[in-house]
Amino acid sequence: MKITVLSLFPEYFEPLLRTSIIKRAKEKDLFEFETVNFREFTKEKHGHVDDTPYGGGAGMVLSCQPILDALKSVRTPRSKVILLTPQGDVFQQKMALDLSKEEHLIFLCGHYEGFDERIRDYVDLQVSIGDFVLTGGEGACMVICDAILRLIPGVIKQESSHDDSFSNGLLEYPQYTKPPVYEGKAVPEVLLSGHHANIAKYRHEQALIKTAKNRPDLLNDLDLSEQDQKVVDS
Ligand code: 6GU
Repeated sequence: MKITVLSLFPEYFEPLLRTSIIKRAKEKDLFEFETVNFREFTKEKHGHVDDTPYGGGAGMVLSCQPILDALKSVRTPRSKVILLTPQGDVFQQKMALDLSKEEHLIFLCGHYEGFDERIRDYVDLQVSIGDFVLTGGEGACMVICDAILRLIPGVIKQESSHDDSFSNGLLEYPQYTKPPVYEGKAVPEVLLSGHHANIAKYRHEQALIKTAKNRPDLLNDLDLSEQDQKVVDS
């Protein structure tokens, strides 16, 4: 997997690559990461990458030329090109899983302003991370890269992502570690029992209960068994 980010602020991504799990994965060469500053591609004599909007109005609009020339310089027939925009499809775990299997992802990040609408004709996908507005696509891109990279084999233990929230359509079951009692709050007895079938059943039920309580909307997309439906209704 190779990730190329087109951004006016490549330094935004340094902390992601310098820290923790993603840093170790990078050191193990489990992925390649590069940033391209599309300002370097502008033909505008003062180095500008944006201009005033036709029709008037506040703010500036990112021009086609610098972004699309930068894109041309990195794109191959096997690249998947993603534009970060609050107007895009909302990013979800399923999309993270699909994108983690791609050979080359190219992300286009705008800052402060909108893109010339014609830029959208050159991308495969427009993605948003939710219904709020950021100053630029970089923050969203970092979130998306983190979610994708942890799904690449070898980045984290396979089992760790198997039970992720959302991976089976439910939120993750509750987890506990030592001590068995903290300020009078005891770990559920079944988890100390060593009985694997009972533990699996308990966890599945707890995932259902937590999802029904915190995110009932997620249950609409699931085909629950009669048994599961009883747990949710209880
Ligand atoms: Cl992808 N970009 C910006 N600028 N704001 C956002 C977003 C993306 N997703 C949610 N808000």
